[in-house]
Amino acid sequence: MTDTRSVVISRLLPLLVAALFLPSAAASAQANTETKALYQTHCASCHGEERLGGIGPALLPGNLSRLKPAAAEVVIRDGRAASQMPSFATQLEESQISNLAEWIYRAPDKEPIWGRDEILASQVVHHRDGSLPGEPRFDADPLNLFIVVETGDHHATLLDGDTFEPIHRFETRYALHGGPKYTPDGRHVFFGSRDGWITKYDIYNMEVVAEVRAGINMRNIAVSGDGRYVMAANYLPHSLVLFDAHNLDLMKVYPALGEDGESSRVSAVYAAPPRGSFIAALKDIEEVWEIPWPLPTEPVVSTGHMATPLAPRRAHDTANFRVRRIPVPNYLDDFFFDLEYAHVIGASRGGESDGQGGMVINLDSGEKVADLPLEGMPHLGSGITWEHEGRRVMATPHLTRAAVSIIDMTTWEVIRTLETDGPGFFMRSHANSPYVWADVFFGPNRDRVHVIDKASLEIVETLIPEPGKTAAHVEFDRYGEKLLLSLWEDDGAVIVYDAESLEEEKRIPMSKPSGKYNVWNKTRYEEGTSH
Ligand code: DHE
Repeated sequence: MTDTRSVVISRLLPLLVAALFLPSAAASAQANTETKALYQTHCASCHGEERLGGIGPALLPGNLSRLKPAAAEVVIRDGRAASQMPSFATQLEESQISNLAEWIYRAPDKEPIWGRDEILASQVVHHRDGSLPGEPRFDADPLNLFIVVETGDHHATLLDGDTFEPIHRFETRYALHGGPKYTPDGRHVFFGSRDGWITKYDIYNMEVVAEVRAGINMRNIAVSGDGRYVMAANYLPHSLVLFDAHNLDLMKVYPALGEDGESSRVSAVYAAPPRGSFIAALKDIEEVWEIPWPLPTEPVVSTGHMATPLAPRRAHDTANFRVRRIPVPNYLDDFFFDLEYAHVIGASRGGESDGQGGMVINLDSGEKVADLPLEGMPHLGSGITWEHEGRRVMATPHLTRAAVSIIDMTTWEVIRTLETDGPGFFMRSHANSPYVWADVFFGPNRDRVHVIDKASLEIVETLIPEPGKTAAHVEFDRYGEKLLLSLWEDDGAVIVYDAESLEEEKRIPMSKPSGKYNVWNKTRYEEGTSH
């Protein structure tokens, strides 16, 4: 009897379950089909049939990390000001809008492809290199200009660094991330977007001259010390991509593969001019890669600063553009270099160390020379350095700890931990300034900025430029006399301060200004700024 009952139950149960759930499964499959059809009708012409982007940004989970799903609904319903994104409020019902907003955060059915063919097909050259006049079309010191990236409405402003008057404002690709990189003469600047677009902009002529899409989800770009090559680091696909900087012609795709064929996202890539090479760290393989660019064939005339191509020293006889693998004891998510680019100072954000420490690797020997006891996810990419009592020190904020750590770069010991009003993101100084500026990007005190005395290593001032509004990211002018601080809000501003008196001098309204980049400081690899 028991057996008969259990046989009946075991036969009937699946039917019962199917009867209960199939209609809703069928309904959700139908809703999916409808949402996909809606996407093809209303979105695909700008965002691409496969959501890889077009005139509009890619709509894939990895590219939307900066936009919350609720905010995506608002954009679909109301459109996006100062962009080509229209409002769909009259064409779509509320439920359709929320289905679309939910669907774009789903992983695609098949892994998108972005290889040589796609990169080559994406390249647009508006003005071939050398075809535009070689003199600035404005009256300002071309070496004291700032580019201000405004992420609120995806624009950038060219700012005179003496008068602090905007010279020109122009539209950028969606969601620029990381510092734009200048050519050594300061005439051209390269922007990188999270969507993988590299835009070459001629500052003198205030024109976009060339564009190419290096990947689907890009981390950042680096420009070689001689300004001739651009390297892009991607999360998706797993690759580094090398371009000739003149017209952004594709030169080489490096799949990010370990010796055993395992593939990895690339954490970031930087140019190391004293070595004549690009340095990249892999996120899923314990390796740092060094890729040298060709050394100058003519004798180099040094004018005493780093913007002119110094004759780089080559510790390793690696062929041009060939990868030199440097095995490291942990994954490097976030990293920084000493001024000579002899060491990489890096930290892993996941795994066993879980953002609780850092390490120093000698780039010539490949040996780890020190562990850094840095709890609370140091944001080493924002590190800066200065001379303190005859020794070079570096400072880093922490992403999950209300502190700034100051490290002696000879002994690699943490010599001071300053308690701050919250975790921070960016730090800045200038060789001519006695102060370091550190923001408090996270938490209730994000409207505060600390000013640290480089001699006493103490916080000497805490400014609140606008109560309740995020204040973050500083950049000095070329002389270290004035600085710009962002009010990081949609209706934000950049605030001009006197670097000595710390008095506010001017506010220039801007749309969520994020980074600001001074031509002189960037091309001279100034010690107090990012490189
Ligand atoms: Fe950034 C630079 C990584 C989140 C704004 N950020 C960089 C760089 C890296 C990096 C590797 C250096 C690139 C360069 O300049 O060549 N950023 C990361 C992350 O891993 C992190 C934490 C997570 C992620 O989403 O990727 C992250 N970054 C952010 C933000 O949320 C910020 C605040 C807003 C945004 O626009 O995404 C942000 N990152 C910036 C800015 C720079 C930057 C403004 C350039 C700083 C500079 O002064 O050079």
